[in-house]
Amino acid sequence: MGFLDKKKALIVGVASNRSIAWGIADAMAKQGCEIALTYQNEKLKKRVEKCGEICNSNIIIPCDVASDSSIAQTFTQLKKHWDNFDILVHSVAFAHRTQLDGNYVEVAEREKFAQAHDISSYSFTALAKAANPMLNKNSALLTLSYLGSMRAIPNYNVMGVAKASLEANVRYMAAAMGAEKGIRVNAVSAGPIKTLAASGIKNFGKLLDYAAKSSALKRNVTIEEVGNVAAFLCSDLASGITGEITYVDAGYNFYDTGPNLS
Ligand code: NAD
Ligand code: 0WE
Repeated sequence: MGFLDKKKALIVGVASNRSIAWGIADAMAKQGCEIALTYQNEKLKKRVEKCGEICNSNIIIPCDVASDSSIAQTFTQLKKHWDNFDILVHSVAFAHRTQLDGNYVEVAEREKFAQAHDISSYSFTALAKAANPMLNKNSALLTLSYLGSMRAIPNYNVMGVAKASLEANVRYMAAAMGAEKGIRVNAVSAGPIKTLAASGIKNFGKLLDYAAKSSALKRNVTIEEVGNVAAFLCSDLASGITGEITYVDAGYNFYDTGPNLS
């Protein structure tokens, strides 16, 4: 008996077994959820299929969230397996690498700013729009954010602006989708984790150590910990929670190390 027995979840954003989306798929499967996974491109297909085997899923579909026709095809494919489903997870972000290193105002560019917002924020709305006809009553949608939405964190730059947009998106989507079918929309704001997306970031190891030192729990978080909270938020146990940003960051966002008073 799991708290997601009889639920079906579509998970967008698995690239490897280190992905936060994989932590979420695995946690949901362990609570009895049926899983469908998408992959961004052919290069990632094999790895996502391996993840599918582990969580007993043979529904592995391509989805490039930058393209409306790709999103439409994803749901055409999904419909061949499921008439309806209950959970949609969006675990996707992208900004051009030149945007994530240096002084924000100096490196910012119009097209790359738009691209970051398109793939990291609008795509959540686009997926919700396309999924809506198949979503059951009381379904749950979830996305992944980061503290850079609230604070100006060095080098996070346009991704921080896009995450601020994504968090507002969560509230507007929650307001728009709550009344008709009781659909809930939430985000988990995760602490830093070494994933593929993080491997492209200069000095990510330093950032991890700093985050651990500056957190209440004095450590980093894992994809398993993020996965378990995501599974809870998408379950009926969280039926009263919508439009919220839940921090899973080992107590970093509120913690102040203070001056040395000794
Ligand atoms: P990841 O590289 O494993 O996942 C990022 C995913 O985005 C990949 O699966 C990639 O294929 C997908 N993606 C990018 N562009 C896409 C497109 N056009 N169409 C479809 N998919 C596309 O890295 P991750 O760290 O697991 O990132 C997942 C989410 O978690 C992101 O939203 C990220 O901002 C967020 N997050 C990450 C951290 C961290 O430190 N790793 C912390 C907080 C939040
Ligand atoms: O959201 C993210 C990173 C998302 C991301 C990563 C890349 C690397 C490769 C988006 N686009 C790209 N583009 C690439 O070309 N995180 C929360 C992880 C992260 O990234 C940072 C961080 C943290 C934390 C960048 C600078 C500072 C901190």
